[in-house]
This record gives sequence, structure tokens and C-alpha cells, in this order.
Amino acid sequence: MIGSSLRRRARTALVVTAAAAMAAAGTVALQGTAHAATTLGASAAEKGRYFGTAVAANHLGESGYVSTLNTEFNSVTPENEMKWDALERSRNSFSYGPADQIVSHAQSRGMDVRGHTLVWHSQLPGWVGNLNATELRSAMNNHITQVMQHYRGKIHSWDVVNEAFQDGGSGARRSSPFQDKLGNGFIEEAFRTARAADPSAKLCYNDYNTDGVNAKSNAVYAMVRDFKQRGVPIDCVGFQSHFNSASPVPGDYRANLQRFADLGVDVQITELDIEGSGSSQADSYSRVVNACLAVSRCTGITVWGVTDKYSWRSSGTPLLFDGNYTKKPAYHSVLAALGGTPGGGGDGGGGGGGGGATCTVSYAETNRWGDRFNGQVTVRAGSAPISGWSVNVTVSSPQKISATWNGSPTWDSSGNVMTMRPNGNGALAAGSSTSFGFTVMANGNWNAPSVGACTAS
Ligand code: 9MR
Repeated sequence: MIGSSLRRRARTALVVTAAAAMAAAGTVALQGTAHAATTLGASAAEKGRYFGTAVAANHLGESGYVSTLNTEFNSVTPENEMKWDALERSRNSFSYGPADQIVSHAQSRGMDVRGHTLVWHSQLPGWVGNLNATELRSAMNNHITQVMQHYRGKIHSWDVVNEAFQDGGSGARRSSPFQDKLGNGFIEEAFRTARAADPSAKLCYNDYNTDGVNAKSNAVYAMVRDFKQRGVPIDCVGFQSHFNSASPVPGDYRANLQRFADLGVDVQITELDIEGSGSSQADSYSRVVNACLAVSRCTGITVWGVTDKYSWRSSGTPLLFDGNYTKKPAYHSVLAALGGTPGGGGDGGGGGGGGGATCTVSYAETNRWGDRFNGQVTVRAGSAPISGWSVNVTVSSPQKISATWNGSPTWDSSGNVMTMRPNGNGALAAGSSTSFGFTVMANGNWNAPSVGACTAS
């Protein structure tokens, strides 16, 4: 399922008939009906990016919360459930309940998950601060390894180290048990341990007040440049982007994202919220979105909560939906900046499903040997979430499909037409995708299979 990485290039959608044949191997996109994306997640996906939100497990029973989440977002970050004090309150005793709840919700909807966060000075249980250096090193590496192995293969990106630099002009590291006892090298060690624990996750450094060019972001920049030069594994830098009138979106926001991207890392906007209301808030949000879209390595945006009423700074009404899950002007400006068009209803919480369920497919040959080749079909939900899908794949005689994976196939009587459906839960969030694959025995015929249009339910 985590093949559902949302970092992909936008594809041109072609309106075709269900029986359309693929002329040649390669990637071609097909869809049943033309549509414009009408949700944050789907419109971001059309720009090759994800649009996520922080989620709290204790709100997953609230219908307005869940329907807004499922309709609009295709990535989640557990707001507190993956922090050290939540996962390892006593040494080497791990409790994953609420974090697992968020991950399984995300997986069942085809959403990506950002892991937040492994090594941070805050929300750290007291026992960690009481260890000597040797014990602390082993506890840090054990925490990273246990947690990342528990979620191995399920996390798009991990915030490996969070907020390790001081505010202000010093550019110094922040005092913490890790910094004070292990020295500067703890960050590098954490990243090396993380790479070994889950090589499929992107490894990020995440911080705040680093959104523009300033002494703090310069210090982070120097660290990332050093890591890249020395081969320390780091894949991404997170820019939290908590803004208000005292700390507005910096004028050099895009340039700052770009200079990090130019170091050879992805950049992500990880905790976006902007205090305010009305058009000034909306304008600030669209500046952030436009900055991300202008930087090709800016792979996604996460807002720090679904609704103002549960925000960590709720009185500043910093999010896209108000306490009734009604879309705010900021929502509309974000959607417009992402190139989406307003969906029906005009307010949030309307649930997924009904009416707009569409999906598209794309085909690629992924491998070829002397006698056979592998094909892969990627199924992507349109601008509304879907609960299932089916796709016909037709091979031409004397070809035979000899194996399939990540799907549940049925066959027509000729054996040449395979109808593929999901293996288990086929739900996909708006704009998110899954893939299935198959091996074709060529028997001398190397034509690409004909892949029909996607049918969504
Ligand atoms: O939103 C989080 C809030 O519920 C917690 O009480 C708080 C505790 O430190 O952490 C908040 O999230 C923070 C995030 O983990 C790291 N960057 C700053 C965020 C806002 O404080």
C-alpha cells in the first residue's frame, strides 16, 4: 500500500473508451470521465504533491472530523501519538495503540503517513534525561530502531530529529539531553540508525523559524550540506511553517526552500498553520502553496490540524476549516493555488463517496526477460475518495498472464481478459493510488496489453 507514494509527476488525462488499447509500452493515463480536482489532496496530487494534515487519534470517532479528513487529505501526521512519551514511556516498553490507529486509518484510505518524531527534546519521558551518555546513546538508537521497525514500510517520511537548533542569532544547537551528553554527533548518529531501521522511509530533519533565510536556517543549511557532502543519510528537510502576525510568511520563503532543495534533499512543509482570518489569512496560505509549487523538490504540504477547534493554538483560528468543518476563505485560496476547482456543497464534512467516484489507470512495463515481461498498472482515485475499483487487462494470443500481485484477478473464458480488483480493502483517498502487477509470457508477441478504463465504486 505504501507503494502509494504521492510523489509523482502530474499526468495528462486522456478521455478514452473502456476498450482503448495501449499502443505501446510506456506510461499512459486513462480515465473514464474528464474532471477537475475538487479537493486539496486530489488537486495537490495533480501537481505531483501530497496534501496532509496532523491527526489526533482521539478525534477519529467524530464523523465531521473523519469525513473532512477522508475527503480532503491524502497524507497524515500523528500530532502527538508517535512522540517518545507516547511510544516509550518506560524504558524499552513500547505502546503503539493510538499511533497504530492512525496508521491503519491512513492505510485503509490509501493515505501516506509522516512519522513525527523520533528524537526531540520535548515530550521526552523523564527517564531519558537521567541516563549517562553511554546509556543515552543506546536508548536513542534503540528507540529509533524499535519504532521504525514497528512501522517499517508504512511511513512515507520520518522526522528523525526535530528542533535541534536554538532560536535567535547564535546558530547554536539547542540544549537537550542528546546535545548535552552526546554532542553535535547525535544528529548524524540518529540518521544513520534510522536508515538501517527502515530503508524505505525518507529521513527528514524538521524545525521551525527556519522558514526564511536567517541565522537558524543558515545553521540547519550548513548541517544538511555537510551531511550531503559526507554521505550521512538525509533525504528531506521539514519546514514547520507556524505563522502569525509576529512571524509572517517570510518574503524569501520560496528562495529558502529552493536553496535547501539545491543541496539535493526534498523539502516539505510539515506543520503549516497561519493565525488570522478572512482574506489576509487566505493570501498568506496561497503564498505558501505557491512557494511550494515553485520548488520542484517541495513534495508536499501538511497543515497542523483539520479544524480550528482542535488546533494547538485554537484561539488564533489558524487552519482551513472552522469548528463546524466549514471551509474558510483560506481553504478556497489553497484549493485555487493548487489548481483545483470548488466541489459541490461549499462546506466541508460532506463525506466521500456519492456521485464523484472516479479513478484513472496508467500502465508501465517494469521489466523484461527473454521470454516474458512484467506490467504494472497504477490505479489512482479522482477528486473524491473511492471504496473500490476494477480494471480489465487484455493480452493478445498467444500471450498468457502467468502471475499477478497486489490484486485479486478473475478471468473470462478465453483466459485473455483479466479483471483485476483490490486484494482486500480497495479504499483510496482522493488523488491517492495503488498499483498491481502481472507477468506476461510473451510466446513471441511483445505487444503491450490493452488496459481498459478504471471503474470506481
Ligand atoms: O500540536 C502539538 C500539541 O498538541 C502538543 O501539546 C505540543 C506539545 O509539545 O506539540 C504540538 O505539536 C508541535 C510539534 O510536535 C512540533 N512542532 C511544534 C508543534 C506545535 O507546538
